[in-house]
Amino acid sequence: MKIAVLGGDGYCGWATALYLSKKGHEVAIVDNFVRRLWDHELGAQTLTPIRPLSDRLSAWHRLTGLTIESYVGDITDYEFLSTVIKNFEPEAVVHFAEQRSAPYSMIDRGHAVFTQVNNVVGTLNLLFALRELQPDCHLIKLGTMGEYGTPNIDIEEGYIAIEHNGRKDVLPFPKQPGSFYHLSKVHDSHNIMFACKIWGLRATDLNQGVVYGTITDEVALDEALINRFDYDEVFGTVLNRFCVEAVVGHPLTVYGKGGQRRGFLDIRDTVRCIEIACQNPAARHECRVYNQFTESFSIMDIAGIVQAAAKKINLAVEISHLPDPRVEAEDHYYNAKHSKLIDLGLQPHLLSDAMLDSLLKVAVKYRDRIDTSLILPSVNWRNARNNYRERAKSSPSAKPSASQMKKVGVSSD
Ligand code: NAD
Ligand code: USQ
Repeated sequence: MKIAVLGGDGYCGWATALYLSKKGHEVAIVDNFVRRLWDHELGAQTLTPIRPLSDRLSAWHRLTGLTIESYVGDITDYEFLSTVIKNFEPEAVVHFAEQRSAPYSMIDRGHAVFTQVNNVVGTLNLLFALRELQPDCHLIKLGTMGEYGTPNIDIEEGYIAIEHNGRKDVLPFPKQPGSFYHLSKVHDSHNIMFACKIWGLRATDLNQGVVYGTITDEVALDEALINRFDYDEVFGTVLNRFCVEAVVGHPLTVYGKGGQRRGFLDIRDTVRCIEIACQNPAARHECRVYNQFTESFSIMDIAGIVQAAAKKINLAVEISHLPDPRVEAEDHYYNAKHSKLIDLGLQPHLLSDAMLDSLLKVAVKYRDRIDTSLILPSVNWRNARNNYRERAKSSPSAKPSASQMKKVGVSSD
């Protein structure tokens, strides 16, 4: 198939582009490298030394003989995006190209506005481009389990059968997201559902849980193909962060009680889920929703698992409870369905000792690149402005930049 991977220079997108290319698909990456810019803005860097996209793609070609095309540009620019769709004529578009950090979206007004404009406008542009140029193309959109929040009832896969005052319907599952980022995904979901209904587009909205891991078979081929591994307080996700904390002897940063329960998955399952969605396209007019995670854990479960794995390599790790910088339930009911991708053939890689060992080894290997000042959270949901800039100013590599906000006509507060 001809598959465009929007956001293909990022964490999930890079692993996915290589995996699909290896499977024989014709792949094009679309990215504007804004994720790399956010690292500069925050004075942070990925634990792993990722190469520029052009180097990565040359290495892939040299090692496998396979070619991945690249289109560099911003998908909020309709002219750029429509040119890509017109030239590449994808049969499937996998859309990862969004600002994906909840803390980043909660820094201040400027970052909240930027996140929602970037994400909602990018997706709207894509819907219009597909309608105009490639209406039969299957849109595979990365949503998030966080769209649902943590309701006191079971979470279904996208839709729920409701009986109300004697009448029945199947309706979108209620959404109670926990950040302006997660809200942007809800807005996307509504726009996609509407576009499928009115224009007959076909879409799969994958509500993905928290992804962990960095090594996939393809990435492991050569150091030049290494993927991102974020551990900083803004972009690092919890399991990756705890592994880095364990390696530098920092007490694990459990926010609040740690009873927050989330769906998790291995990055090797992320790429496989995308392949499954490509192989089983939605019908015209259909907007399917799959919950894309394989296991759920509380944050205290994760802390205990990392502590035990670290002990096996003689690292003594403490668990600390920090005041939760987020506004979220710290102890709650959680039972989210996730059978549709399994029914289509997903064989999950469950969180194993081998995976923890591999994550800890990556952290040990790149220990010299760990900046411990990036670990403690400084973005607080209750503040209208956060102090991340003070930290960024004190870091020699920091280049605080508001250029991406200027682009969409807002300024940073
Ligand atoms: P990432 O930040 O590593 O990658 C996103 C990529 O998109 C980056 O390379 C960035 O430069 C690009 N991008 C962003 N805005 C763009 C724009 N306007 N035009 C062109 N390119 C743009 O993020 P990720 O972790 O790979 O996540 C990918 C997607 O998966 C996101 O939509 C995210 O919401 C979703 N997701 C991620 C996780 C996770 O744990 N990482 C979990 C659930 C869902
Ligand atoms: N947490 C801690 N300590 C930490 C970091 C996080 O206790 O050091 C807690 C958070 O408070 C939260 C949970 O761990 O309750 C998950 O936080 P996270 O930062 O690992 O993940 P989250 O903010 O939910 O976002 C990540 C991705 C996002 C994706 C989402 C999937 O960054 O793109 O949408 O996971 S989900 O969580 O299912 O919404």
